[in-house]
Parts: sequence; C-alpha cells; structure tokens
Amino acid sequence: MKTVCITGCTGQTGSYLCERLLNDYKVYGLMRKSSSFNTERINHIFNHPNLELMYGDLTDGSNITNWIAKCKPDYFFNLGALSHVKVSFDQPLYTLNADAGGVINCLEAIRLHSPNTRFLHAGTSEQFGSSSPPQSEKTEMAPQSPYGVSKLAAYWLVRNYREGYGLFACSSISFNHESKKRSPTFVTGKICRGAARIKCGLQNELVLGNLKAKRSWNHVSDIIDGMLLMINAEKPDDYVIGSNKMISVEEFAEKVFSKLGMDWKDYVKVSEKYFRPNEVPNLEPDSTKIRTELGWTPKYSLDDIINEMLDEHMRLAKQEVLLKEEKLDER
Ligand code: NAP
Ligand code: F7E
Repeated sequence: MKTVCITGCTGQTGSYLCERLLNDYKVYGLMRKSSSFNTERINHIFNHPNLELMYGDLTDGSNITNWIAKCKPDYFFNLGALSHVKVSFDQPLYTLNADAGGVINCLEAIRLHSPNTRFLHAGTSEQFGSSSPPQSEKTEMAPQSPYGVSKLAAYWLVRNYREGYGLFACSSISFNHESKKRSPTFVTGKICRGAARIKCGLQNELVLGNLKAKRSWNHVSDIIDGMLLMINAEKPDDYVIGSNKMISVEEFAEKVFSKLGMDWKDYVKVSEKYFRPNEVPNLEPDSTKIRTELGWTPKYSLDDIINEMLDEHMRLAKQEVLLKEEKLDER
C-alpha cells in the first residue's frame, strides 16, 4: 500500500484529504499538541487502521526529519500553517517560521531522507495580494500580509528545490476554500454561524470588519481534486486552483441572510476591530492552466457551498437551543 504524509490533518483541508485517501493509502498525519482536543474534524476516522497520527510541529526541524525518515512516504501534502491572515499580523515571526521555515524543514528532510517523495505545498491566492484580478500563474505576486509574504517565500523555496535538486515538488495556489468544517474565525463560517444563531434567537447581531473585500469562495473538495491531479501529474509544476467568481463580503452576507428569510442590514454591524493593517481587495482565479493541462473540473457553485454551510450551522444552532432548554428544565 502506498503511503502519504499530511501536515495539518486536523485542519479543514487536511481532514477532508485524510478522509479521501484512507481507504487506499496508509496515511501518516502530523498533529499538534494542544491543551484541549483539536481532533474534532477527524474524530470519525481517528481509529481507522490506515491512519497513524504523530505529534509534531512544522517549526521543529528534528521532529519533521525523524517523521519523514521513518515514513519515507510516496506522497507528502504540506497543509499545516498559521492560516489566518489577520492573526499573521499579530504573530509575524511565528508565521514566517511555520509557513516558510516549516517548508524548508519538510524539503530538507525529503531531500536527505526520501528524495523520491512527491511533495505538494499549499500555497495561496494571498500571494497575489494587491495585483489586479483575475490572477493566474503569470500574475505578479504582491502579498499584503506576513501570511502572504511567508507563503510566497515558501512558493519560491519549493521552486528552488524542484529546479536545484530535481525533487518532485509543487505548490497549489489555491483561492479561498470553504466547507461545513470551515472554522468560524474565517468570514464565511462567521457569517453562516452568526446568521443561523440569530435565526434561532441565540444572538442579536453580527459584527464584521471590511465588507467591501471581494473573494472567490470555492469548495474544499474541488481544491483537493486539483491537488490530487497535481501530485499525480507527469511533472511537477505550480497551478492556480479556484473557479467561482469573486463577490464581496457584503454580498456573501446578503445571500446567507436572505436564505434564512432575513435582511442582513438589520443585523450586521461593522467594527474596526476586524480590519487588517493591509487589505487584499480583489481575488478571482484564472484557472485555465490546471483545466487545460490536468483536466481539472470543479463541481461546486457558490450556492452549493452556502447551502452546505448553512445546513451545518442551523443544525448546530438548533442543538444549542435544545441544550439551553434542557438546562432550564433541570432547574
Ligand atoms: P486550517 O483549517 O487553519 O488548518 C491548518 C492546520 O495547520 C491545522 O491542522 C493546524 O493545527 C495546523 N498547524 C498550524 N500551525 C502548525 C504548525 N506550526 N505545525 C504543524 N501544524 C500546524 O487551514 P485550511 O483551511 O485547512 O488550509 C490548509 C492549508 O491551505 C494551509 O496551509 C493554508 O494556509 C492553505 N490555504 C488555505 C486556503 C483556504 O481558503 N482554506 C486557501 C489557500 C491556502 P490545529 O488544528 O492544531 O490548529
Ligand atoms: O477573510 C474580510 C477580511 O479571514 C476574507 C484563509 O483561508 O483565504 C483565507 O484568507 C475577507 C477579508 O479569509 C471579517 O478582511 C470582514 O477581506 O475569511 P477570511 P482570507 O483573509 O481571505 C486565503 C486564500 C488563505 O490562504 C487563508 O489561509 O473577509 N472580513 N469581516 C473578515 N474576515 C474575518 N476573518 N472576520 C471578519 O469578521
């Protein structure tokens, strides 16, 4: 059986990828030690015989080296990262260490201990920063945050190791991807959770930051399809992955609230607390290259994504209401 290493396997994308590969591959997942449970997204597969979890951190070079030397995987997906753009302004050096330094740790370990491993790094549309949309592989990269800068450094490191050492190393340049497992610290999850809780009487308002920024929101499954095509391609290369047209945060909120029969303007407030020192105004993918070279065909529309996320957050909000009622009954 072929083997796969996945960093960030407790995260949104990593958990879907684990789920997707477990029946056909032996999957080694790197998971961080935390003081409370951080395996919620993989609890349903935690005891799967093909899943072997190990504690680790991308910033710990010896830990990554030992892991790769032991597993010598056929495939390696580097999905672990400090992935929150706003938080990267609060923790810039940690972001650089984890999101770029961590990639050096992976690439060096592969170069020295497992040079036949195929390596995919999760790059991001944030690398384009202030460049005008639509963005393709040829667009100038002008990142606007410590996160974007770190991911751009990682992208160049991957290219260096590919060209200099002949490793099979590539970077996906993925646009925003969402799902029912998206953390509500990101705006789509926050809006769907907020609207569902307002609908169920659990909160009265939703406080957001910049409503004007535009993003292309895609489904994580489509992005994973692209990553799998890339890592199985004849030769390693970097590809933009993303398909949906960009819309503003405001338009996203409008769609979500109206699906629940509410007017977003009655509930959404704006606070500077959620603004970033720099903003990335417009991100929209031109994914011609991956469609034509690898045959990538995305399946999810923005409506599909919103419906899935809203279903999940309505389910959670109703559960919360029931729990509250049970607590009242106990008194
Ligand atoms: P996510 O839900 O935030 O997951 C990130 C994962 O990385 C989590 O499992 C987290 O562990 C782990 N992690 C954080 N710091 C780490 C460290 N120092 N060492 C090891 N693991 C660490 O992010 P996602 O949405 O799944 O994104 C996956 C990857 O794609 C990330 O690299 C992200 O930057 C990139 N990306 C995401 C998007 C998007 O829109 N989702 C778009 C482009 C690129 P805990 O579970 O313990 O926190
Ligand atoms: O912000 C605005 C915010 O945090 C989207 C990550 O997965 O995708 C993600 O990064 C937009 C920004 O995602 C709030 O200012 C308004 O303009 O959901 P987000 P992101 O910054 O686009 C990229 C491709 C990645 O690679 C990242 O890993 O929404 N916004 N009000 C808000 N954002 C948040 N989080 N919270 C608000 O209240």
